[in-house]
Amino acid sequence: MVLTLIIVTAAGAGAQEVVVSGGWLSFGTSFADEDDAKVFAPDDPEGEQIDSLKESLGAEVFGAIAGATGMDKRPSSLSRDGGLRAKHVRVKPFKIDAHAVSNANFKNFVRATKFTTEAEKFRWSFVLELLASNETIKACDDGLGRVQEAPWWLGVVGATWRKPEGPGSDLRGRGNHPVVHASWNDADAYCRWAGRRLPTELEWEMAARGGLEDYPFPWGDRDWDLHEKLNSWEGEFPLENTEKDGYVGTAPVDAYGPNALGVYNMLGNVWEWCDSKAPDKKPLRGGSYVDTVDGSYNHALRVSTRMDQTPDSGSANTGFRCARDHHHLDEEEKEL
Ligand SMILES: [Ca+2]
Ligand SMILES: [Ca+2]
Repeated sequence: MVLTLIIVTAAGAGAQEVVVSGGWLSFGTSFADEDDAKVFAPDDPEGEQIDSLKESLGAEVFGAIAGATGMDKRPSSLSRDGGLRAKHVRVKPFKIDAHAVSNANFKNFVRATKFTTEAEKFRWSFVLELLASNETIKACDDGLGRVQEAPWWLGVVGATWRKPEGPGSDLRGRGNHPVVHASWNDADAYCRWAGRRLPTELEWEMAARGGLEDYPFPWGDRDWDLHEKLNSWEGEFPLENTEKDGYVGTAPVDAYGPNALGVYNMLGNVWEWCDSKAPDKKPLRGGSYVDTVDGSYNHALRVSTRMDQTPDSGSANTGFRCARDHHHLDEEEKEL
């Protein structure tokens, strides 16, 4: 695989873009066979299942299975990433924004177009309980209520991109944080305005992998000092957050270091919408500040982490970044 790293400052939306020269790459979870993964690595943050398997099979048999399935490399909780079965795919050259779209970027769009987001039309959105004020929690419990299977998500009247935690909240000090409560339709409208489009899942994952083949994280497989790498959930979900990485909710779009391609915050911070042909469900990639690297709470944060949502849904942890086609790679390289 050949990857070219060029940072281009585009006039359009003032966004920093990274050129990815495309090529063949393996996408999806590192499982050789998804069915095996379910048998051998169910939800198991401590890896006990793998250890007991090792014990019952003996080191040699286990080694053969692990080698064939890639299990020896996989974190035990990888089955919680929701990722697709791995496949080898060719991707055309493309450009992707180094950062997720910020509140300041989105404000420019709304000013220019008078766009009304879906959360504004519906007049409510989901907010995480720990980030909500007591008044907002009370208003939720007296009103729309909580998500039944995930009661830490509150239905909050008046929660929008401008008021991420509902009435009484605002964007002060968060111009450089990713816009949230963005639905796929909102994201698509922004991208069109900016002369861009949403990345496909393959493009998103290729950018997230940063030129590395078969590693779980954008920086490889290092799984210590993760508070310096990404904005995840640290502490006992949903009511304790140690803030070791600096943030309970969103972090600035340029927080932490970029990967080798120069893209920031692909994992954690906010889920990012990608494009797909299915009209009724759209993919979200990368997980968010409520997810954990080891999968102990919510999704396991991996380059393959994904889920689908309806195009009109959004919440306090959904955002996006833009991409576009990249033709004439040689010409542009000459110009630079
Ligand atoms: Ca955090
Ligand atoms: Ca992200």
